[in-house]
Amino acid sequence: MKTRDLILKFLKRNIDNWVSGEYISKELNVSRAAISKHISSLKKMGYIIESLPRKGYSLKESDLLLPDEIYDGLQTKTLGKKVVFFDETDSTNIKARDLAEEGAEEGTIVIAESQTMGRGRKGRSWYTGKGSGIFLSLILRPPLAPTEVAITTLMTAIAMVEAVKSVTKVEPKIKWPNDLLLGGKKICGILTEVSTEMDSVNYIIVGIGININTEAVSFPKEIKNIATSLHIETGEKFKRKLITQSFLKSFEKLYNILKNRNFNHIMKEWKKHSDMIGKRVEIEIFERKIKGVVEDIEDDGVLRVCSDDGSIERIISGDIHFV
Ligand code: BT5
Repeated sequence: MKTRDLILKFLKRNIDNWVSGEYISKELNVSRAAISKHISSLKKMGYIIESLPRKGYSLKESDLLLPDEIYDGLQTKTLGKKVVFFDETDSTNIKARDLAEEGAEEGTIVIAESQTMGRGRKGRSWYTGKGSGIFLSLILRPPLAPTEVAITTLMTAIAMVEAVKSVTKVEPKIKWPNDLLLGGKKICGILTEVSTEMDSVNYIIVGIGININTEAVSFPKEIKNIATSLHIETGEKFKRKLITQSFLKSFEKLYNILKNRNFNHIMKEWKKHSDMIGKRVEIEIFERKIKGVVEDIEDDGVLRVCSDDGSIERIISGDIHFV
């Protein structure tokens, strides 16, 4: 372990308490000047460390999504074992795609505290409240056919519902295909992008953004009536690190089921977390609008809608509004 990491470990063991520089120096056998240098670099990384002349150093509780924070306590075999972190980037999906093109391993994740070009579907933008949510992208290389990719979005939604439920006890509902809602408002969105050959998938980038500790006033006015956060809905603040780790754990479990092609299991889980079946909806698919009632979700993730003119529509992707 590097000296900086040892110092951090030491401070973490004494979180919120004072540890003298002399004590650290003796225990780790490093000079006081070296400690001071490492403390500065930890502060630059975002750790909040107070220092006082006769008391030493005191690390305050923080909620950083730095790679070492994610690795610490992560219960997965491969997913998230390599984290690429940006304090600010254009879009984690763009960065993940670049890494995938360069051959990054499956399970690599890209996390950012803020994005200057956070993206939704069809070129829409995604508001990234700096430090207040989780904004990450996963690189996957599944043995799926291009026609089977849609289910990864649904699976990602289940994994995030499970993670939120296990950490916060509230349970968002899934709105097909890529939203999680709390109190009817959007808390999370998923953007799945794929690189394919004729009959195989090179890689999938699954991007997910979730508003955790976002304050109502910080949402831009265009979305303040439709967006919400875990904090707004519960009045509490949550550790983003715990939700990230829990999400990766659930994701890995479901992804193994997906790789075994047990789509039926995934869809059963999905239906447990969605209350869309039987609802009246309006769906926009490019220029077309369909009104009708959701009949079912098929095993490949396709939405089956009985439209008002009596025809059955099988919808692969679109924007849904409840009516
Ligand atoms: C999505 O698109 O919901 C996909 C969002 C994916 C974001 C993640 S963040 C990490 C990764 N890197 C990226 O660049 N993207 C992914 P869509 O269904 O098209 O919804 C977009 C719409 O959601 C916008 O037009 C707004 O109306 C709304 N919106 C934008 N930011 C939001 C936010 N923070 N919370 C709730 N709604 C939001």
